[in-house]
Amino acid sequence: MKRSPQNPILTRADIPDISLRISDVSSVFNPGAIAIGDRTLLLLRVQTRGRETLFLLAESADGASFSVRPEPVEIEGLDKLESPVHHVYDPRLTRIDDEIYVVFSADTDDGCRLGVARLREERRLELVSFSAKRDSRNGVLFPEKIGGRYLRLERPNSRQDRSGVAGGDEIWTAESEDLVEWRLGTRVMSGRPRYWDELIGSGPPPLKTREGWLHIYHGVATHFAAASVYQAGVSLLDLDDPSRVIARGRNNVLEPREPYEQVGQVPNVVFPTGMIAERIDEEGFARAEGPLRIYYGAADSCVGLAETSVVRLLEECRIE
Ligand code: BMA
Repeated sequence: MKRSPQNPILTRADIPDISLRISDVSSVFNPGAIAIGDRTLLLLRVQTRGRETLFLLAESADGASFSVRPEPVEIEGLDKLESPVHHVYDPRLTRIDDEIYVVFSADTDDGCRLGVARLREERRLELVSFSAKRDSRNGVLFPEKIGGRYLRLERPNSRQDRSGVAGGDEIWTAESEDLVEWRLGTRVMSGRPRYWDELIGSGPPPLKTREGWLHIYHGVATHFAAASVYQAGVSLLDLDDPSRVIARGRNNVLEPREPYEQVGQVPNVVFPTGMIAERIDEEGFARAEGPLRIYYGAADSCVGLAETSVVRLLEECRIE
């Protein structure tokens, strides 16, 4: 992937002061992304100095220069849940038919939970689903029904890292008839101990290509003494049965190298969460030669943009 010369494309300095609570914020990272006509919309994870995280929308005509809207995007219905949600974070955006959905992580007293919300009038979110029983993160919705059902990938939190944070090393499918109730399905991928992707989780929602679902995920190498290293890599999933992995890259395709990726609130992190394919054919497949824009969080502090193409990532999937 090639980093944008404008990187980092968003930093805390781009976040306007909105109120006394949301002013002079600490960081902005891990954004969801969606194209609306020629515009690109990002749903930003913004962290205040109170270490609260919340969502703001940003908009761009060229995909690299964004203006941030000075109002937090509340999730209507979240306050009606039985147990309180302390933070929402890491939103991933998917269009299904004419609706835009976000899958987000929610920090509760019992651990991390996945929520699904619908974006309305490009400014508010309505809660559709909250999976209260399962500790899971990194949920991404497929943009269409598969086998008659809605499908998402998620990463059950089954392990603890050395700081005690729950993480995981397996990506699973979950399916739903109505986008509300989600059942865990099948394991898709596991981490590869000793290599770049020991712990894993999906990045942006999968992209439909003629060869399969192109799936960018993050991998964490935990075998370094000082810190874990978060990188991005690719796999290719079967179009009709995405629990079947057709190919999986041996190398990462993006790793922390620039100072803004290596130094920050959490050092050595690139964390992709948004992907825009610029050329989609009439049947809804991303064109092989078409450019791809990947939006990622850097060091849990700012937002980076990297560019590549479908064909280049497919090639990376197939390196033996
Ligand atoms: C993951 C998530 C991300 C974060 C990353 C690096 O477990 O919590 O939100 O960017 O760790 O700290």
